[in-house]
Amino acid sequence: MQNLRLHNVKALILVNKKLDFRRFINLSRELREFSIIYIIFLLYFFMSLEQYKKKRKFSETPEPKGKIGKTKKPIFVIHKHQASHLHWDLRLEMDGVLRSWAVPKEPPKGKEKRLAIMVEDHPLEYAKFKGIIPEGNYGAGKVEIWDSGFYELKIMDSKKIEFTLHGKKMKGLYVLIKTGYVKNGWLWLKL
Ligand SMILES: [Mn+2]
Repeated sequence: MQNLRLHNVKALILVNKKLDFRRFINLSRELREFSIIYIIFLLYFFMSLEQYKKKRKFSETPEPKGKIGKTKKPIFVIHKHQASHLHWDLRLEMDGVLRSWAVPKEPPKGKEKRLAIMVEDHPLEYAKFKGIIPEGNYGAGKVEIWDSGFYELKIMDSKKIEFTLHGKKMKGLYVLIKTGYVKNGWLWLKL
């Protein structure tokens, strides 16, 4: 009898230990999931300009090294970039950086559709950049500010960005629509 009771107590302790262990495992799983999400968030935050930095030698190019920031009203800039091929770069402030698209033809003023290739995020300071990127560097050539101002985001999802530009040349409602035909391809048109 005594023995049996002792046995039961031991079994009970064992069950309790198992339960505790299970609770510990579950807790650590939650912690693990939380940590992973947190690390991804941090990486995303710090990596958003990594591509930009990786492509440039800041000892040679006059372009800003830049960091993530924020302005009172979201800004936009359109650079005219005389690189190996003349193109325009549309840049919209989003998430503390300038989300950027390279546009091979002059930005749409009427009903024309423009192909816009999404390229790497640029730092906010880039909105003020103009100058010459020296030969042998990424995007070598003359960069001018073609238009700039602030903008209002109207609609945004993974396939569509609708926004109003308040620039000197570009005014009114525009849309970028993701297209499946070209990698990172979007169509940019005026509404
Ligand atoms: Mn460019």
